[in-house]
Amino acid sequence: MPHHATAAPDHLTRHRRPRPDRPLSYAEKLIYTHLHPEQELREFERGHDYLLLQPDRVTMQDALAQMAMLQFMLTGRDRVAVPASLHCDHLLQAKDGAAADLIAGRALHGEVFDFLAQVAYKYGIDFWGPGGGIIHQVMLERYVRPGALIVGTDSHTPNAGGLAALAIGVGGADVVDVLAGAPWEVRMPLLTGVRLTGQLNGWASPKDVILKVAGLLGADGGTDHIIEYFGPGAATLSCTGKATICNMGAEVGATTSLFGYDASHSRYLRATGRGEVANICEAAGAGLRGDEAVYRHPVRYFDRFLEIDLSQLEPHVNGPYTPDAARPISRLGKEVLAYDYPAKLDVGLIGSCTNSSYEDLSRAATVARAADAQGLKFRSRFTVTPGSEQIWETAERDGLLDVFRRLGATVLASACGPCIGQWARQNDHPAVPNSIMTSFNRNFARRNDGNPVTHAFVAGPEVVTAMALSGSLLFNPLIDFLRNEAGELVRLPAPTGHELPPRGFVARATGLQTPAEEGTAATVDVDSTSERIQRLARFEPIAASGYENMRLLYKTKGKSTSGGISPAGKWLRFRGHLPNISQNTMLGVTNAFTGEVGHALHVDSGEWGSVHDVALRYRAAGVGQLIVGDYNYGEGSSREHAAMQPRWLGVTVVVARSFARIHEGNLKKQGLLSLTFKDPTDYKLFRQDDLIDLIGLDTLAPGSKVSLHLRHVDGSRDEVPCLHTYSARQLTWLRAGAAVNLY
Ligand code: MIC
Ligand code: SF4
Repeated sequence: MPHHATAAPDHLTRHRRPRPDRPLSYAEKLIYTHLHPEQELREFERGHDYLLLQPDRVTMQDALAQMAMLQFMLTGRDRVAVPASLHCDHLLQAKDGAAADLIAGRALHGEVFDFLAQVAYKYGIDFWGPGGGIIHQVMLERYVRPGALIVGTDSHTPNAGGLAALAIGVGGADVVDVLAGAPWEVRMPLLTGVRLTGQLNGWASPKDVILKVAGLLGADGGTDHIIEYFGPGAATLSCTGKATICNMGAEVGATTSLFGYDASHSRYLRATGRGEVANICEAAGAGLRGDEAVYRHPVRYFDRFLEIDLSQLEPHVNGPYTPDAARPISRLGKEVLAYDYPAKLDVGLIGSCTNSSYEDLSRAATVARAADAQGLKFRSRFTVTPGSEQIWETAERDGLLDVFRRLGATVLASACGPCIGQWARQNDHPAVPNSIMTSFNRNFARRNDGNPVTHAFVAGPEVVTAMALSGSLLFNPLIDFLRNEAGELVRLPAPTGHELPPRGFVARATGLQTPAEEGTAATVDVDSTSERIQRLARFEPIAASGYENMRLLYKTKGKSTSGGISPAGKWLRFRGHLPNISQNTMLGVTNAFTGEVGHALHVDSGEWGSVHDVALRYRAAGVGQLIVGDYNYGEGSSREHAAMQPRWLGVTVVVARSFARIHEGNLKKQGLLSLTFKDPTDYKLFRQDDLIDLIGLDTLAPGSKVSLHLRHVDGSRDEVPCLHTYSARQLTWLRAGAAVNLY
């Protein structure tokens, strides 16, 4: 598969400059203002030191809240310690359009929605039922406050950075800490500054900023970095456009992304009924943005600095298979031909948490309206997913959704649907390579429809709309003509739109259930025969023998995303039942020894089986197991199932060439030992039938030496020096068996 990722050019990488008493970036200000009382104030070495923070708010979505809340129940607390909300958006399947899909979804997932509603009610959490909207859109509309520190069980939580908050995606166990009132520990991130100059024009939209950044940094180029956007161009972007940019920072692995406060935030807050918050923010002045000195001399203050001239930015179309395969649209046709991508565009999909603002929908609608007036129809199938009930009702009132419907579009429920594989796609020839284009964020293989031969491209909503009108990836709406039903050549005008609805938002929140008053007796029922939800048992601490004579359960090759380690799609229904979901382990990650996915060798018997079955055989025999991961192991989603499943299956050590931040944290929280190779080429030394011992367990301490000792079947041996990033606090989790055991 061709891969166009470009590493960050060397000149972009600058040296860290920790300086006491220095001007601060906005990200640093928010970090320093959220130090936990147990954390002394000092200069933290970026990319190195751990620090304890105190978040203001927690957000969760249904697919991950189940495991998070099951863990919270283990803490024995009866109320959450900070404001929190829970959103039912991931489980709904997109099939026949919103109304029918909502009814079907409630019937199919009622048990899970009821569980979550009960838990939320009991423990003090705002609950948004199915149809209420996608987590990040509802957050932006209701809960995000500039200057806040928010953590959420979803990797696109950084969407809130568009509204000047520091919002970070974490695993459920991290959220449990915060909900239980404990400090939240994070490594001081590195800082990437992006100065925006100029102003977008024509077909270019905020999405193109992040599609461009993804190309510059690559899918792991943002790892351990906060990306801070600033400069005169930033002020020209809407608040929701900024949210799109921050949302997709997850696709370069950034810890989060954010913008400082400006007039666009004031406009958005006032339009969404939060004028008072805007007034407070205006009074806060410079506290809600980085210091001038930082923005004037970014090279001095950021670890890495990029500059993008919005005036020159061409619309981008990224993909397929990885979000950092970036190119301006003028190159798309050539590359489609050169790499033999399917040129016919089967489906265009707009909306999602990433791109369903009023601005997005109104801009895409102007393209559709002009097409309608000129006698064009969609040549590809087309779907629209409004991000929330509020945006849906507003777009409906203003006739925007009808514009798409008239041309043959299906409007889907305000839920994740096709973005996360919850898509009953009508595809008559699933084995045939095909192309789709979305305005979503992630486009890994199988992501949208579970089909490995679907080539998913990502672009701004107005570009997706234009491309679906043409039905071809060889079309460039900026210069090409289309032939209409009457046979005439017509041209699509560049989109225009409204940043905010001229007639205001329709403020609807019928999906919201507020929690019980503190002290109200409320219960949570979990049916012990349920195949969807199961109360958790604690993970026992791992005995020393679990690190000796280990077997290699799985060695991954190439992209090893958390979505590959624990696929979604049909497996989503088991997100609250650890034994059941564990059956999907590694079904989307390539086994380095065989080139296939999901099969493992039970070395002692010589038999092959699913990773799940083989692991359980080892576990039953008391054999410790190891996973060897490739680069950026665990990238993508924040789903902690990718860590809990191996833990439950008896894996004790995961050693990788490198880790994605959230996943490494998840492994630590669940009591697995996560290591990286000192020399990444040592990855090659592992053979399928090795017996492996961990050296250095007894002396494990921050910065201590550890290695893996490989005994090969031919009698030869290898010693593999490893690195770890455990803080003293994190080692207590390992020793306790899991972080939650400390409650
Ligand atoms: C995603 O966009 O990949 C998801 C689905 O929202 C995930 C969460 C999940 O796996 O439930 C994420 O981004 O964290
Ligand atoms: Fe849902 Fe997709 Fe957004 Fe994740 S990225 S929250 S799956 S819409």
